[in-house]
Amino acid sequence: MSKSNVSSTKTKEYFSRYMEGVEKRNLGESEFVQAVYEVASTIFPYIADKPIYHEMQILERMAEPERIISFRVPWSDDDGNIRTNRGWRVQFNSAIGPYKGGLRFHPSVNQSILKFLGFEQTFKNSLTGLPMGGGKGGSNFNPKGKSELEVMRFCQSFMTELYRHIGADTDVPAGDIGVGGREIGFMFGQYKRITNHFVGILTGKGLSFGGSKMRTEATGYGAIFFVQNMLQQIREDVEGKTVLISGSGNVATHAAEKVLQLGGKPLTLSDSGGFIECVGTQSDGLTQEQIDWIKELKDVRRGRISEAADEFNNIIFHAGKRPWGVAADIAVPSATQNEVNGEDAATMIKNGVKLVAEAANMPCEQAAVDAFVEAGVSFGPAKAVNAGGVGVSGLEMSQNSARIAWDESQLADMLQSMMKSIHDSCVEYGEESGGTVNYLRGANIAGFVKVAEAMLSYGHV
Ligand code: NDP
Ligand code: 2IT
Repeated sequence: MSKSNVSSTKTKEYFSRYMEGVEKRNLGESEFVQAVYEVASTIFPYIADKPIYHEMQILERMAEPERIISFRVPWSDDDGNIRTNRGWRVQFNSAIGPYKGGLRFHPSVNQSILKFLGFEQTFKNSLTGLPMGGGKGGSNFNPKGKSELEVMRFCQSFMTELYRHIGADTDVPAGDIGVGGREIGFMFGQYKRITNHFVGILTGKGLSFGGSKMRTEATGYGAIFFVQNMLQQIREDVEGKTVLISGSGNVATHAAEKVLQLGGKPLTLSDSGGFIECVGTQSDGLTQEQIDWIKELKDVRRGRISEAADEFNNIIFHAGKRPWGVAADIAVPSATQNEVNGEDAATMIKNGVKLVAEAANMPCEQAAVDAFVEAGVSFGPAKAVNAGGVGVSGLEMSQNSARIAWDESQLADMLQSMMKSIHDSCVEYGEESGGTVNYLRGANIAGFVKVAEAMLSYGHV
């Protein structure tokens, strides 16, 4: 775990006492403790000379979700068997706006993962500059191999409980792993049917029922805009750079597309079965035609990334492996948490990776983050890099409230300037004496300040 951020003896002591308490209160919740550690290790030195934050127990309160709802989700499969999953909504922090954050459907989902995601979301949403609090939810339901009707019945059952806990001014969920346009449509339809209200209670909706243009592309495009800003800071550009990307879902495919548009070379994509690599004498990376084919494979046919190697002869598949051993300039992990460990980081550093941007949430283990920072690799943390997704969700909420629809070029401009402004906030709080930027510290402090100010104004709540 990183020690470098916590320097003075007194601060070190406060910090380790704080972390002991967090671990004790959240036994066995390793992902949640990991996320709190990463934030608190940068905030403690920042508040060392600001006693009001200690007196008002701001960090203690921030590490405690305002509310967790857990519920039974019964549904019937195509053979008529009754199946039961668990659903959750973690309403983490509403200091600066209604709870906002995605829903994840994946068999690995548990309370620790949703708490880490809700905690991170609070700071991320603050960085966007829009009035959104932090929340996250989901289920341990596995959509893989389920028929369309099974997914629909599950989504309807999930919303039959969730609907009473959400609202346009209360809590506005969206998609995440395993929840895309199809699932959002099923859930919105069920909400509308139960309540008889057509309101913006979910984002990532279809364009025909209140969705926003650019929302589908926003996370991946935004992540690469952030990379572009990081490179500009050191007078470099995406053009000509080789990029490793993991995942092959919404975030990964749109990140690859934007790399290509900016003249870079996306070399890899992956799924839980392994990764694909673009090979060949020129090794220009994936083409737009190949990215479109993969989008269709994943979103419509719901196939496996290995199939791309059967279809295209400059693509090879590495079963059971992650892409981090391929030599490249930049890495953009875009699949899931803890997909880059300390060993992967050492390999990347040895291979010459100069910039790592987390497009997934917490894809780098703490050992990997420490290794990158120590080696002088420019490291963009998730809460800044992937904030474009929830940022455009915030713009979808605004359009729904005003009953208007902005056009694509307006939204693309807003996304680009939002990512620039998040980048500049990271520089404001993360610039070091030599002119380098510690984006991790910058993002954490910039996200923290606004939420903390609001909590201070409210007194003891
Ligand atoms: P998708 O469901 O569209 O895609 C997820 C991808 O990651 C798939 O390729 C999937 O492979 C892979 N994956 C998921 N879980 C695992 C796992 N345990 N091991 C290996 N591979 C895995 O999700 P998104 O693209 O929306 O999300 C990707 C990441 O980005 C997540 O961390 C999410 O929290 C984050 N994010 C998403 C935003 C959004 O707007 N969608 C916004 C901000 C962050 P397989 O098909 O084999 O499961
Ligand atoms: O992690 C995330 O920021 C998301 N999954 C998007 C959340 C949202 O409300 O758009």
